[in-house]
Amino acid sequence: MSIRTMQSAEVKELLHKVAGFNKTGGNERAKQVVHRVMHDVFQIIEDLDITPEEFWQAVYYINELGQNSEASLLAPGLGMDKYLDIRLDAEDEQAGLSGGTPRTIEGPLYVAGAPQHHAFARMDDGTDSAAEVMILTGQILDQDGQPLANAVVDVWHADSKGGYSYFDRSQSEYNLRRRITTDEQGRYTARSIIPSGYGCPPEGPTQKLLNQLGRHGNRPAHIHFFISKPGYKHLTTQINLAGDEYTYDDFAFATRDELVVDAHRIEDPAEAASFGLAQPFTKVEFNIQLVPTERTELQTRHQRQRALESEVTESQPTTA
Ligand code: MBD
Ligand code: FE
Repeated sequence: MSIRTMQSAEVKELLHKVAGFNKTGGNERAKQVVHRVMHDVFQIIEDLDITPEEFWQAVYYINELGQNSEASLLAPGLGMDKYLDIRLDAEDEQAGLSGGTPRTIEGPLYVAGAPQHHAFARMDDGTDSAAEVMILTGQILDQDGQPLANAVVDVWHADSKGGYSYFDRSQSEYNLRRRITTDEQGRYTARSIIPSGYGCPPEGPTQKLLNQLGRHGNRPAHIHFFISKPGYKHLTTQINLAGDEYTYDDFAFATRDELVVDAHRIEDPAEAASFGLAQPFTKVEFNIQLVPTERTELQTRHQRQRALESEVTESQPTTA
């Protein structure tokens, strides 16, 4: 079957009205985007000869995605967050702002307003007694290797079951989430627990679609970072712990070679004692280089909806 109607005056006029081009009110950018999106959706229906059954399956799939708050989970699963990073990397390159520690995706599980500490923070609430103790430490440096004092290192990671506090209501408030300002040597240190990898809810709509693609929905064990200091480009990144079965097979495409970090088991009681520990632990070291910029808009994280962050976005002009 090959039904071709996209070039007809009727469909062109329909798209024109769908996008509100024949109305004066609204937002020009929204009209431009919706016109293009709906044109391309119609084109896909034509080119792939999408049946009504397939079409309505997709519509109710989107309903389910929203009911489960999984749109922001499917997005990285379909490589969209990674694609935005590829664009930001290219933009940096063009602006002469390349270099430093590479970015990788934020993911959907950040919570704003974590407790702030100077130089050292304990991140776990002590309830996960079976978990391996982790000492996470490193220096924030400029591109000449000079330490950056008073940089803000905002860290968050999953527990030993792969769950994140706030989203996993069984965890205490801000468990495994802290902001640490660096000391005079640019160093931050956290005592926490080794996280496990994340897996998409097995019965949720994201996993349902991944199943149709023959894909899993797992991430390797990883730790998220926002790093900021006035005068430097804000950095959103993560480290992936080496040796995880998913380190190079992340459903969210966030792994980068420079961000794979070895974890070292430390048995030496003297080194344990230097971190106030009476037991062996696992040490994870991650040094981070920031890139200088005078452009203040690049010194903070971009706006998006985040848990406990103001949900008021900048008001959009009603006309372009
Ligand atoms: C995560 O923990 C995560 O970091 C991403 C990107 C997606 C789902 C869960
Ligand atoms: Fe994560």
